Amino acid sequence: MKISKKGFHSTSVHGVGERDPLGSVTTPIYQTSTFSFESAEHGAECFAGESDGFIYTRIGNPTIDEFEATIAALENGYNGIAVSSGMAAVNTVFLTYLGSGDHIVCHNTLYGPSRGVLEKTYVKLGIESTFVDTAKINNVANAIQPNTKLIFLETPANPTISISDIEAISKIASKNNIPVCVDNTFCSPYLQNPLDLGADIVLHSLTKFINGHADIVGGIVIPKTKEDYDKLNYTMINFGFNMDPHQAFLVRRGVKTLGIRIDRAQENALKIAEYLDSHPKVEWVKYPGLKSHPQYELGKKQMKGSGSIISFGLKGGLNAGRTLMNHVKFIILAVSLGGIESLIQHPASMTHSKLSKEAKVSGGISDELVRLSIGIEEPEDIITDLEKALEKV
Ligand code: LCS
Repeated sequence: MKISKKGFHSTSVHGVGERDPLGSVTTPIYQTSTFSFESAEHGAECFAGESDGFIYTRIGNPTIDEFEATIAALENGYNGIAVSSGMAAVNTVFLTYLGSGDHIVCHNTLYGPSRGVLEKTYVKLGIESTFVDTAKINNVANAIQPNTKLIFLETPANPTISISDIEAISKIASKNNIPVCVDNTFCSPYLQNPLDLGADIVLHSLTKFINGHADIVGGIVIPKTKEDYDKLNYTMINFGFNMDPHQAFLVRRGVKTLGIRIDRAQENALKIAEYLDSHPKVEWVKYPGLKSHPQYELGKKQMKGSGSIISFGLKGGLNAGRTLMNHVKFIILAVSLGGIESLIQHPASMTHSKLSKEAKVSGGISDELVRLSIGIEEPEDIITDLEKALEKV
């Protein structure tokens, strides 16, 4: 019997697939590269798409299928396409919608490699990119060209936490017949559903909130329609971007606690953002839950919570930030985000270091910007660690 879609937490736990016929409460790991056919005719039917039977794990696998359907249900999409990493998800989208002579409009702040791959690799394939501050709607309208084939947003953006209006941008895009893809990594489906706001495709680095335990790298693309699904799935299969069944099992386990992890982490993050905001050594703090965030109202409208990523700058700039990062003892100095453990990193010299100086300046990735990903620990322990490290600054 197929499980019907229920509330967010119920769907995260139970999914929307069939219960296992042998009674396994968790989705079994089908650790196999290939699947046997009942007959030569059955094999031919599977390849012709006339049978639901599995063929080969790069094309489809029951463990991965169940995971994809669960995330698609949480994002209100047609179906999910699980891939080996968040970057594989980004490239599945770029390779599907862009060809020689085409143009893409992007937010000027993206995760470093998402922008870098357009500037270094796609440009060699004859694909032109325009990066604008999509938080200002007019910039999007003005950047559209007759050959624009995709609008690509991160909201909130990594690492500036800039918020773009998905609904307004999707309206402009749809008037021009341009698909909109939103990288929803910073929110996860628990806090934001871009497809409900008019976007056509949503993607995630699963490495972050959705898995949440810093033990796998993965990605997923979820389109709204079957037509887009078929195109994207073709790219995934033929470029070999697929996920592995064991990876799918681990991230599926992470999904079960997604909502409760985020509830706890964002409750902590607000306390830490307020603490930093009131600290005399802190110059500025960017967090969607603070009224000082430039798109505070928009965040309230399109997100169901403020998330747990905070950017801030210290008085004393980069040197002060380095001193802070070298003196935290409980918070871990590491890239990545969205896990149960609090992490701190310096985008200009780490996650976004490969970008050109111009790209960093136009994207607002200043040298003093320090990024915190708040976990589910006791907030007092995080604040005590920051307090002691700030004393050294
Ligand atoms: N999209 C966003 C918004 C990201 O933050 C990342 C990774 C990716 C895509 C790529 O995902 P991956 O291939 O790593 O699964 N962001 C990272 C970060 O900020 N620190 O380390 C990785």
